[in-house]
Amino acid sequence: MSCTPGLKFLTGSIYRRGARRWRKLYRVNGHIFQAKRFNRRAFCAFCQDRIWGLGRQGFKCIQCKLLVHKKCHKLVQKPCSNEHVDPVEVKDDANGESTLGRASSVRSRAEPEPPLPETPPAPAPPAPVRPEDLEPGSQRQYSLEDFELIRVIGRGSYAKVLMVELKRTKRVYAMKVIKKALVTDDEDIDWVQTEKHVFETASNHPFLVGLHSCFQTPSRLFFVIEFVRGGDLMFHMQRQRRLPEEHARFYAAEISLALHFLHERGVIYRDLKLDNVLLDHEGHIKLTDYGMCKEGVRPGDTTSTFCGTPNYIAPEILRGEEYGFSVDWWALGVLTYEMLAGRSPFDIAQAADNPDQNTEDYLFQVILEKTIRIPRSLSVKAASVLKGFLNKNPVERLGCGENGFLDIVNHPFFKSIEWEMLEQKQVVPPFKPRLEGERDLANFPPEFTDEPVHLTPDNDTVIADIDQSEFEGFEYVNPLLMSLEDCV
Ligand code: ISQ
Repeated sequence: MSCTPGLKFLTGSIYRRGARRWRKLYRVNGHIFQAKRFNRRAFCAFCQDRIWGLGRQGFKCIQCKLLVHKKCHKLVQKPCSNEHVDPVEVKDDANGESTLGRASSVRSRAEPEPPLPETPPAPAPPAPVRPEDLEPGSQRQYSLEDFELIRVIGRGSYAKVLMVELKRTKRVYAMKVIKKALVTDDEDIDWVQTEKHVFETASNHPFLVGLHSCFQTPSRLFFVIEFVRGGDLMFHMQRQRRLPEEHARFYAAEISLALHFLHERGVIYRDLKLDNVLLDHEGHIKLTDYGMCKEGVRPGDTTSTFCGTPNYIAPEILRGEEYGFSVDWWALGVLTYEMLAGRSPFDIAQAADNPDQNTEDYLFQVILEKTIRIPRSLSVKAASVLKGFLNKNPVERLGCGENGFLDIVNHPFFKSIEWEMLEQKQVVPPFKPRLEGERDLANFPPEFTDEPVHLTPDNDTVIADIDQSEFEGFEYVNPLLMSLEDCV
């Protein structure tokens, strides 16, 4: 969870928001097309084929809602049935996601023709989502009534995480609840879409939390996620201070496999931190929270968005450089250091009394310039792996060379790891979370579990301001988990 408050570590806020994006619009035959992601079944009105794939695969007319492939939009002959007359300026910026303002992260998006400078976004009428409005085959199959809300287990700036029971099967799940009113900008909607896409990919890996289903109410989005009972590494580190090398090696190796799996599928995770590493009931890790991921990255591709959690942000991001998968290996270095040393490599705790040294800028300066000191108590191999991951030059960093992931697999620190057995969960974890029963919440912070579990009633005025069309097609049911449920 990205919501556990840190005691010892700097795990401050996550930068998601920033300058607004310029929205590109394309005018053809009276239509005003906008690039859109379609995660429900959508068909091109021109060629009739399915619109599918990652990224903004299709164009939607913001006036008449016609859907077409990006490649077909120029060929559309049917005029727009709802041509708009008064041009309104569309505000936006060229930057993809969140920024701190320091990195000039203009993403070039490969789009087919120059944007129209000023065109009107049609104000979408606020309409409640009704199942009959959805495309055939995408009717939602779960709703809030299907679940009993049991406890709050986490909270962040955007989301609250609950432990819930699916009434029909009595199975327990984690439910991430997001208020639509907080998801207002394009970049926020992208974040929700990204989280959902990556969830779909992640459901195939033992060390990534998988998705059960998604549904919505007029005011909220719900992700039903597999429940991971052992708590997060932040919770355990707060109780154990530092871990034996054997334990840290096991977690670092399982995390490496999870990151490598995502990288192979073109996803940079970008939010590795203790709070996002969950332990299952046996003690295996599972990464959670995919909202910060960057999808569609091919080997050698780079991006430049300034994002992450301050203590884990790689120097190349701080320098405003283009970056790739290297930032995840840096973050693994920070996290492994924390496990082994019981503190951050950029611990500025002693600077807490000096207001000049207690700022994010100071932390960033330390990340960029300070030579990292490895505690003498660590073994030579541990020191070497930390130096490898925490190389400020991404080209020289462990995991980022020509041999990529193989250099990690073959590093002396991981010599005792049997990687294939590990990936099949055949290696017994070094620590088994203490659990009395399936619903024991002893590994979740009481500041969450003591909170009353209820969702505030919907407010009609708030709902009236929500453009429900932004959330069309959010509903999802994981066919794999569904068939498991049938076995109950
Ligand atoms: C699954 N299980 C426990 C906690 C969680 C927190 C966030 C997302 C998924 C989770």
